Amino acid sequence: MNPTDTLTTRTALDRAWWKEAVVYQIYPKSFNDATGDGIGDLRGIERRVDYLDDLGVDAVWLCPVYESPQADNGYDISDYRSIHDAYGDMDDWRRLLDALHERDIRLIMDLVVNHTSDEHEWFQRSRRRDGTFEDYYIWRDGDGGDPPNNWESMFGGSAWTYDEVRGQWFLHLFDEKQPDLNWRNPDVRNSVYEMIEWWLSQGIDGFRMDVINLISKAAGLPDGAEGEGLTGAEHFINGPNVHKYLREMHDEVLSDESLLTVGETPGVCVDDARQYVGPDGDGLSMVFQFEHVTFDFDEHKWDAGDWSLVELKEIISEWQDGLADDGWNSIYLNNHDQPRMVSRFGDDGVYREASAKLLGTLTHTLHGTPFVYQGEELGMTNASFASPDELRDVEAVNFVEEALEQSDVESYDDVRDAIEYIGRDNARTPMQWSDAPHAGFTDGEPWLDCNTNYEAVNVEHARATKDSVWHYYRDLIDLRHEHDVLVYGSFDLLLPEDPAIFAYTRTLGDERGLVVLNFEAGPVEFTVPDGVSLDGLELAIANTDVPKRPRPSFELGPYEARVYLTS
Ligand code: TEU
Repeated sequence: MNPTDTLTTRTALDRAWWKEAVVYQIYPKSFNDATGDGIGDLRGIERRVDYLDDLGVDAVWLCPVYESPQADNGYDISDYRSIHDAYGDMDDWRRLLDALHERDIRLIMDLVVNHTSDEHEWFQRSRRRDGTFEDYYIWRDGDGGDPPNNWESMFGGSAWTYDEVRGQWFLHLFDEKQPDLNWRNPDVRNSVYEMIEWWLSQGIDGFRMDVINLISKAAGLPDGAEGEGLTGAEHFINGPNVHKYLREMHDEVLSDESLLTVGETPGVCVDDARQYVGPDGDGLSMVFQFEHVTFDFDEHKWDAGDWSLVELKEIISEWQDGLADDGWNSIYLNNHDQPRMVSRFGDDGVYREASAKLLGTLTHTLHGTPFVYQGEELGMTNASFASPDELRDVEAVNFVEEALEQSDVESYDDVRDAIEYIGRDNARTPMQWSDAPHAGFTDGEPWLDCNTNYEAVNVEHARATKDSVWHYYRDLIDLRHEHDVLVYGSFDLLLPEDPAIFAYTRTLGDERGLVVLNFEAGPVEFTVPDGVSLDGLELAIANTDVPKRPRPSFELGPYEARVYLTS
């Protein structure tokens, strides 16, 4: 492409660095421990910046590192402007930022403003009705001895807790140590905006915005309909003022278009998402939607299990089409709240490596920004939790406790499968760096045990092995950087009803791509559908040895993935 062409395309394509980027998510508690206390830290991350650079990622999303009593691993913030002791201090943070920026890796911080910790000064003052802080949170009188309404917390039980100091109940959509901020109060909003500005002035490149579509609650906090799902959700998911607040936030502090802003938005559909994303929405770069990671739930997440590829394809292509023109997608199959993708959507046994590569091929060749969760590039798998004492996640611990109170659950063994399938600790076991004790994550005792497979699945081994998942990810990331069609090309699903094959084309002017993925543990036959031209297509990447040129029909081995591109 000559420079003029690039320029023309640039304007036409509405380019942005964050559309072309691959983002790597770091869960600091589990990434790398430099101090030997068993907890990951900022210095530990800094030591691995070259690792990230070698992998080729463009940005890091750092989960919360702020001061926090850690009731929910840092999603309960007690001071937005300082660093949690076990992670280091602001000097360590600045060194990390510099180390990343020196390698052209951007840094996205986690913005948790639906709630704070109950140990935050704002809450401490609010519960004492101290001046302007009195209405910083959502306080109500109860109904006799009962909570003000029937809303349920995402982590189980009522969403209300009675506070003896104030003599009123406060709302917490998550743990009782995470009281919800009162966004109706303009002082709250201004305090949040000041904090955002302060972080931007430190030189960061954007925010991942925790449960940002929950910040507005229905006026009068009416009872929720009881039945399926979380009671009350219809009164706080995409609440009445959410767009007003986000627009205001955008105009006040987030209007710089070079920022990456990704809103975490549980419960949104494509139409809702359009209102959050892009210039005609609230100006967010993209959202994390949940449809493709909740479609296997029954009444709640702990019933998750069966899923079908046809349905997964339907959901993914609906999002691909829905945000194709006036929005942008985030692409992820796992994160710190979801089980490991290879255990959920692939095969973590014999086909672990093949299926990890297959899923990586999917996330790096869809239309949207891929998010790689730490360890995904090794094909890390779900863990085993033989006893509830091994669990650390507040959600899992509460679930086990509540389940054991029910008559049909006799022991932990009755719920163990659910924990090991969908529990959040699966994703939070320490990053596996080597076959040294505790996977080289710490010299001390890790806060959460390592997955026992670390002797075989680790960075050192993966980097030394030519055909490892790690090297394949590196190639995928390079491929995406080299081919505009993989970033900006339109997406067309092929064979929507095929139960085993996920296939699609990408098209950008004369540039074309064909992606064919076999989600079965056995061989399947693929026939190129009518209307899809194979002219000029050549193999760009595959997870097994295959000929350079595609035939009109070919057999795919178990979990085989192929990407063909015009050269
Ligand atoms: O998660 C919010 C959220 O809705 C889910 O991902 C949630 O963890 C899951 O549905 C529970 O089953 C965000 C954070 O990513 C999560 O780690 C926090 O615990 C939560 O918000 C509260 O801040």
